[in-house]
Amino acid sequence: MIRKIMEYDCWFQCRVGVPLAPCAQLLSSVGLLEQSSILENAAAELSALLTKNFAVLSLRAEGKDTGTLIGTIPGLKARLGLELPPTKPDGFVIKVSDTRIIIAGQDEAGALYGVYRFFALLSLGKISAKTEIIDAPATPFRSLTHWDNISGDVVRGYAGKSLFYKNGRVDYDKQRLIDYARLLASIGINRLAIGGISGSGAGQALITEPMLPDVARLADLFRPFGVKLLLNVKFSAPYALGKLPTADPLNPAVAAWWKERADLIYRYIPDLAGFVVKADSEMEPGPFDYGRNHAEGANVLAAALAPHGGEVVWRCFVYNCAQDWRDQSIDRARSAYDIFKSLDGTFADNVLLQIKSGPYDFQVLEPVSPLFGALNKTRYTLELQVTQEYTGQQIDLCYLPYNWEQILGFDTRYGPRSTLRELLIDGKMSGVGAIPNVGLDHNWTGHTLAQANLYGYGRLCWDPSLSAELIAREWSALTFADASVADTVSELLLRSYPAYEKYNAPFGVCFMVTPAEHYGPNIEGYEFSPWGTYHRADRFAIGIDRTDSGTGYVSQYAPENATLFGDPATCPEQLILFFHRLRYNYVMHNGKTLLQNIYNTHFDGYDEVQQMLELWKRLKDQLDEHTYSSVLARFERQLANAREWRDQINTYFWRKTGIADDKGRKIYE
Ligand code: GCW
Repeated sequence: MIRKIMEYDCWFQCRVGVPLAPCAQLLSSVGLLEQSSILENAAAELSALLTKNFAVLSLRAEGKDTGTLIGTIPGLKARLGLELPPTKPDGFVIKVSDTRIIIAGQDEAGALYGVYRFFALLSLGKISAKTEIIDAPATPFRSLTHWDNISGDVVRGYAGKSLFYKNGRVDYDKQRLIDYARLLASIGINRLAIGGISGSGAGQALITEPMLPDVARLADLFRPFGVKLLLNVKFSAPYALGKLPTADPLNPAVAAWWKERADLIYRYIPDLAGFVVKADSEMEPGPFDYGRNHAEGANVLAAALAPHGGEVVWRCFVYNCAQDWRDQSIDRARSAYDIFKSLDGTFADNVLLQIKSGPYDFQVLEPVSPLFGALNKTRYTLELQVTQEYTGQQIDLCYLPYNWEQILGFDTRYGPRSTLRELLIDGKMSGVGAIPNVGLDHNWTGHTLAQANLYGYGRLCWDPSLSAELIAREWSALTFADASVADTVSELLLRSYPAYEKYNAPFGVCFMVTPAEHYGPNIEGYEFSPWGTYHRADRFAIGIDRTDSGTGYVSQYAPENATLFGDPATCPEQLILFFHRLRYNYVMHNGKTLLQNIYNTHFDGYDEVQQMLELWKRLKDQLDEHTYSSVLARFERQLANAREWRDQINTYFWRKTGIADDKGRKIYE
C-alpha cells in the first residue's frame, strides 16, 4: 500500500494502522489536573494528535485523573500523592501501567516535551504496557535564530519566503506559525530569535513601539509551546533608532538608552529571552567603532537586560572582511580566538558567547573552532547552520547531523571530559544555537528530506550523545511509514554528507564556491577578494601553512591538538589542506599523491550521487507521486551540481599541474 506523505506534517504523519494496544483504552481520555497555558496546550496537543493521526477519539478531561494523565511531577505529588522520580529542568517521566499512562514534566515545559516524545514513540510502535522513561535535555538553551529580513526575504533561505514578515511588516499565517511552534517544541527547541541579522533590511524597527505589539503577539503564539523569543538587535540602535550621536558602550547616555529600551520591550514581552547581536562583523556596527572591546560592547546590553532576566547572545563571528589578499600575515581563521580568548572572565553573567562550529564559516570540511574549551570563565554556546548555505542549499541532499556528530565528538583536550558533547552535557558549554532551514514552501524546507536536518538539530540539542544514524532512522521511520522505504531513506541520508564532501572543495581547503551565492564551484572565486578565505593554489602546491612556521593558527588549540594538527603525518587527512600547504605530489596515507586523491574523490563524489539517485528511483512504486518526483527533481539537479564540481575542480588542477589522472578518466582541457 502506498501511503501518501503529508509533507507539511513533517514527522507527524498519519499512523492509522499502527497498533495502539496495549494502551488504546487509556488514550481515549487525556486528563489534566493542573492549570497553566503550557500544560493545557500539552493536553490539547495530545488529544488532537491522537485524533488526527491515529483516528482515536481522544477527549480532553480537565480536572480529571483518567486514562492518560498529564502534569508536573510536583503537581502530581501534591494532588495525587504520586511519587515520580525527579529529573532535570525541561525533563519528563513517562510511565505506562494497566490503569494509567502518566506523562509528567519536571516543569510545565517538561510535560509538553514528554507529550511529544510519547507521541513519537507511539508512532514508532515503541510504547508497551511497561514503558518507563525518564529523559531530560542536556542543556537549557536550545535555540534557532532566523535571518529573515522584514521584507519577507530570508537571508540564506532555500525554502521560500519568511514565515514572519511580508513587505516590511510583521505579517504571517497564524496557523502556520502554530504548526511551526509545534515542530519546534516537539524536538525540544525553546528559544527563537527573530528580526534580521545583517544589513539595512534587518528590521530593527521590531524594537520600536509601532511594532512591539506585533512582536508581543508572536511571543503569545509561541509561549504555550515553551518557546521564548529572542530579538536580533543592532549595536547601532542608540543612534539609528534613538537619536543619540553615538553607540559607544561606555557612554552613560548609551547605557541609559539601552536600559530604557529594554524596559519598554519587556512591558510588551515580559518573558523575552533576550537579544542576539552580530557586531563588528561583515560591516555591522560594533564596539570596535569606538575603540572598545567586545566585553564592553556586550556588557552594556547585558546590564539593560539583567533586571528582566534576559540574556545577550553575542556572536563570535567577528573578522576582518576587508583584507588585502596579498597580505599573508592575516589569517581569518585566527580571528574569533584572537578577539575573545583574552576577554575570558570579563563578560557579564548573562552574556552567552555564540561560537560558530568552525573558525571560518560552516564549511563542508572545516576543523572545530579552537575557542571551544578555551574559555573558562565565560558562558558560551555552539552555533550551527541548519540552513544549507554551503552544503547544497536544499537542492543537494546533505544530512547535517552526520557532520554535527563529528563536531560534538571533537576533543578539545582541555582536561577530562573535554569533547564538545561532554562540555555540553556537563554544563561547561551553555547551549546550542543555529540558523533554521525553513520558509513558506509547503514542505517547510524546500527539499522534503531536509526536514531531517531540522529534526536532527533539535534531537542533538536535547541529547548530544545520539548518533546521526539513530536520528536518521528515527526521522525516516516517523516520516515514511513503510519500513523498507524508511531503510532506504536512512541509507541515503547517511551517504549524503560523505558524498557532498567528496565533490566539494578538497581536504579542508574550503571556499571554492561561487561568491555571494555559495552554490556550485568557482575555484578562484574568493581568491583575490577581501574576504580572507584563500587556498593559494599555484603550479606546485595548495593550502595555507597554519603551523607555527605559517600563520600560527594551530597553536590556538590545546597542546595535544596543536601537535596533532601541526604535523601533516598526524593531521586528519580530511582537513590536511586547512592546516598545511602541500605540494601536489605529497603522498597521502593510501600511497597516492594529493593530486591523485583530489581527482579520485571528485570522480567518486559524482558516482556516489549517481548511485543515490538510482537508489531513490527504486522507491518509485512505494511512494506517492508528488514525494517521489519532487525529491527526484532535486537529485537530478544535485547530479548536475556534482558533475560541475567534479569537472571544474579536476580541470583546474590538471591545468595547473599538467599531471594526468592515473586511471585516464576524462578530464576536460
Ligand atoms: O555565512 C555567512 C553568510 C552571511 C551571514 C553570516 C553570519 C547573515 O554568508 O550571509 O550573515 O554568515 O553568520 O552572520
